[in-house]
Amino acid sequence: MKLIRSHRDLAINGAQPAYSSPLHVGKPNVGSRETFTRLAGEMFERAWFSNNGPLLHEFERRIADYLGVKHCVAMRNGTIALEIAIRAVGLTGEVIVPSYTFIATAHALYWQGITPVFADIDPHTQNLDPAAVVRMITPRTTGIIGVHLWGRPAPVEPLREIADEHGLRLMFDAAHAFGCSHRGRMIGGFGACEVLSFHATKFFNTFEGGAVVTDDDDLAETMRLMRNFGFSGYDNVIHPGTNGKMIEVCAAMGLANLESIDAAIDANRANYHAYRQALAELPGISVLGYDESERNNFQYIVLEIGESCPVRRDEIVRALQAENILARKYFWPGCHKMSPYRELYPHAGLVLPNTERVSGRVVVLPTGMGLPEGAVAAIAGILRVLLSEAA
Ligand code: T4K
Repeated sequence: MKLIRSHRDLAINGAQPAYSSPLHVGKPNVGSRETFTRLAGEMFERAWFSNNGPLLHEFERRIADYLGVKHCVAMRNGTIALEIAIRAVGLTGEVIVPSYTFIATAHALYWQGITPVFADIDPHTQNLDPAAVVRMITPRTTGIIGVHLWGRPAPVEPLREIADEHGLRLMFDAAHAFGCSHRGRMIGGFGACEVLSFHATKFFNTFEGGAVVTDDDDLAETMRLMRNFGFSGYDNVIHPGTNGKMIEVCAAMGLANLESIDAAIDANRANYHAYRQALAELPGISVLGYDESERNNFQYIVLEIGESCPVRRDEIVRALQAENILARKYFWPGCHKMSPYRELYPHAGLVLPNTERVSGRVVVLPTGMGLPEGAVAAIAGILRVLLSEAA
């Protein structure tokens, strides 16, 4: 690692980058390769690669047990899981979602002819603001999709009350929140159902994958049909459907990664504490906190660059990326500023002031089991020099 003592040592000023290969925000965690290889070997012996295989069954049982829910319906990815859940829950017309989320939350609705209506967030929690949700309800509204952004719970109880009062369905995009709890209960058990992502970049991955978890027997049954073209046994289709199935090799990866899930969380927790300590003195920069009386996966290190920081957010990202530290501006600029929503709602920003403010000041930093030793100190050192030169 190069020494960074002054602005001349920064890569944006022409020095060598701090890292010769990139440090990614979403570098995959890999659990037991031995377990994966054994399970994949058994899969080859069986010559059974998809369609309700034994690894899928085992994986679904283990996920449902881990979360304390009755059903896990594993899918090809989180987006198809969202699409299937939205259909199975019966959402139509307009559905209220945050704009400050990954684009899949909105697209999963739009793709099915449903209008996502964006409600603003609370700038402190970065999750949906219940009062803003109420303001966006119209006669066409059929439901609300809360997002547990960064794994921090959405306002579950207020959203439940709003949904009950207005006769709306409530479900959650829990893509970030596998392994997290709310009021002592694992996320996965709230609303009609919750949707998980096991994408490569998530702290727990099945290469790509996702799932819908629910306690509702009928909903689970419908989603099992929907993910397999509506087939009920050979030659008998009893429901419209698509191909949303998780394949066996992905379930094998999930089972291998379940063995090391505690180690992945421990690594993330240690990185989170190290970042908080190392960045504590930097003016105008704060690390978004996790409620440690609950269970957390600590998978996102989220910085907020405040007004008092002498360097703007985009300049910080540019400086880190020049060092091969691939910090990200998640989820800038907000879904409402991406197509097709920016054309549909050109003035949406007027009712989304917190979304615009927060998405303009967030930086997400690399973490995970593969974060090189000394990386937190190196990143803190780069930021310290960058800020002190600008002050
Ligand atoms: N809802 C929410 C709230 C979500 O955040 C997501 C997904 C979904 C729904 C949908 O779930 P999925 O259908 O994806 O299961 C990434 C992920 O692709 C996406 O899954 C995730 N959210 C989102 C937050 O992050 P991008 O566009 O940032 O991906 P990309 O290609 O820029 O990769 C991110 C970083 O990870 C890069 O620095 C490269 C690195 N990386 C990536 C891959 C795939 C690796 O180091 N290794 C890898 O294998 O969306």
